[in-house]
Amino acid sequence: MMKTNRITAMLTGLFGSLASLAAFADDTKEPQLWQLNMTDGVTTSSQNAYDSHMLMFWVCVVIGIVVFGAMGLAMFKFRKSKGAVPDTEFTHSTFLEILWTGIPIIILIASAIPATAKVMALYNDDHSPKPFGMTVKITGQQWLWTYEYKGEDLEFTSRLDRESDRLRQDKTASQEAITAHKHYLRDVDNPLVIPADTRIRFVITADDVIHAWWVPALGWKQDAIPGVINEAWTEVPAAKIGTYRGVCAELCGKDHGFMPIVVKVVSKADYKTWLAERKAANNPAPAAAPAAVTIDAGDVPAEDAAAQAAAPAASTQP
Ligand SMILES: [Cu+2]
Repeated sequence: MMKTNRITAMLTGLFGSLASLAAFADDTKEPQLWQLNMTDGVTTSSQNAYDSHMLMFWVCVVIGIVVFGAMGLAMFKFRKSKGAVPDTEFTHSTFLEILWTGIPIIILIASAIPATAKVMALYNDDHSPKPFGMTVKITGQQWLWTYEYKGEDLEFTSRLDRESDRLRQDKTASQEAITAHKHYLRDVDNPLVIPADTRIRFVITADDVIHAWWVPALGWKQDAIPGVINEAWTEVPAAKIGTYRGVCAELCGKDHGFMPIVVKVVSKADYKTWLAERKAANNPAPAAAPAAVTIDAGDVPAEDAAAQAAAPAASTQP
């Protein structure tokens, strides 16, 4: 009876953790606690990398089973207590040496074939004739990112969200408070918003020291180097609309760990709406032209008039 209860408890726990994993489904491609494998990402390049990785992983699993299985069998079956006697005359076996040199060579050559096919697929994607729909310039700074939408007159900075920043510096912050903040150290104030189904070019550089822009779900990492413009691109299919997170991947100073990246992939229509709103917010339409300041000595106290006359022409900006 006791045993049945324990099994029931274990099954409940197992299904409970599966359910909590499912609850994360809205956070597409978020790393999970105790996650062991790499992400398969949301682009063809990340999928290619993931497929190569999985293929080699299973090859390694088979090799592991064969090698450790043979070792285990040898140790178990030919143990001393069973009367096994060491072969002291044995020096070497030409047949075995050919075998254990030849088999790895065959495995290496065989695994190079799919790997090369993936690299060629990546190269062909890089050189696809499909034109870029837009270009975003990414600039790394200590310790934030600047995104400039080329040709759109839109530029903004993206830095660690204020609440994470407060919590990380608050020595009295409890573990509960940190856990309650859902994306502690993984959220930013202004995410990079990009449209799905669009080939997007990124030009990446830095202002001060070397940073690296890395969002695992996109399948690449690119150094951001002062004085150098690196290039990368991505295209996320509409089926993978979601929020993807990354980090700076090049040690860039004391707050290197606090410059996360958030990319929001939205539909083309949503992107248009967002772009219009964002541009409007960045460049508010000028309010009704301020009435020209005329200083009429008659109704301005003498001191104010003198102050206004002395003030630099700050009010003459458009
Ligand atoms: Cu960094």
